[in-house]
Amino acid sequence: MHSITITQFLLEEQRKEGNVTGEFTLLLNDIVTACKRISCAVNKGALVGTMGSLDSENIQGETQKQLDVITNDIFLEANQWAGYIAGMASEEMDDPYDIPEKYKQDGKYLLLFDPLDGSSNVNVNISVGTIFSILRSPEGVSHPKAADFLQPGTSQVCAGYALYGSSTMLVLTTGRGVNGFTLDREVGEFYLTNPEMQIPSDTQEFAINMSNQRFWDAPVQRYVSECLQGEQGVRGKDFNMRWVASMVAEVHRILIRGGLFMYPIDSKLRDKGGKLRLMYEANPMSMIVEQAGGASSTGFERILDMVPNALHQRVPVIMGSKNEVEVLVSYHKK
Ligand code: AHM
Ligand code: MG
Repeated sequence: MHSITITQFLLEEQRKEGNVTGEFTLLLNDIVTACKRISCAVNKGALVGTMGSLDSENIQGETQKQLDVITNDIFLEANQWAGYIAGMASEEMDDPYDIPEKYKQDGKYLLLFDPLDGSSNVNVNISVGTIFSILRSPEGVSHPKAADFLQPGTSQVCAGYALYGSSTMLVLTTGRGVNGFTLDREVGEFYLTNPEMQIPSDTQEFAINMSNQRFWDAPVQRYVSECLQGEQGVRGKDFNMRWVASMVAEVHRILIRGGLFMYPIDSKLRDKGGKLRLMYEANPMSMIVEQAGGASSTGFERILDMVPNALHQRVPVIMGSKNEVEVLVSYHKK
């Protein structure tokens, strides 16, 4: 029987830090509400006619799905009114969202999010998720601009994701480990089901989109070909492979049973800098992975140390079981 609700858990964590205002818990409660609403919207599927694509493109030049826009609005609406957040930025908006004047109360935090990650999966009924990252708003800034969001991943005060899979889960860290909560739909509450999640340091499973193989750089070519050689090759063990094309599902699998997730740089992506976005995909996921004992790198540097240069900056991503990340990083050094 799981009886600790996410609210109780967060309040108890705050008490441990001697912080009893409960403000951060209230802020997270709005994010939790947004995730519950998105879970419902995704779960209704084709019943409500929102599975299609729109004519519009986001800043990345990707065609937006109806649900990309709906879930973005849900996140904005749920998080703008309470006064804790000074500004929001998302994958689906070119520029930061300025909190309407009527709700402005010198919020201390900035919220970045990808409301529906893996949305190309939504009309085939495969898991999708929401990713979010919380930063402190710079002192004295009441209308945060893009530059105010450009803080390294090490500055995040909280990172989390919701996974809309066979069950809906919320996994988060405030820098004191990683905890997972499962939504009880009848009660409408998230309960602590996966306390202190830890990524096994060793793994025999990797995740990469193999269709890009011809574009990869030498280190990734070497790493994957050695995995494929299995027991007879230099690695001396057989590897399994998975690719969901939904980073949240991929990272969640790694938190549960270990693994290596890669969206590396390749010749096709070189000009863009990578596929995944630093501020609302790579950074929050890196914080979660590191807090669970894993590692996260571009191949050349720790992702969390990167000094961002643009809100929608892209980066190569290699994350998961620590020892395996180290193998691939060592190939980049050679
Ligand atoms: P999205 O935010 O537009 O959904 O894109 C991010 C997703 C990740 O979840 C996933 O790892 C990747 O894109 C899949 O890309 P590909 O279709 O190239 O395999
Ligand atoms: Mg995304």
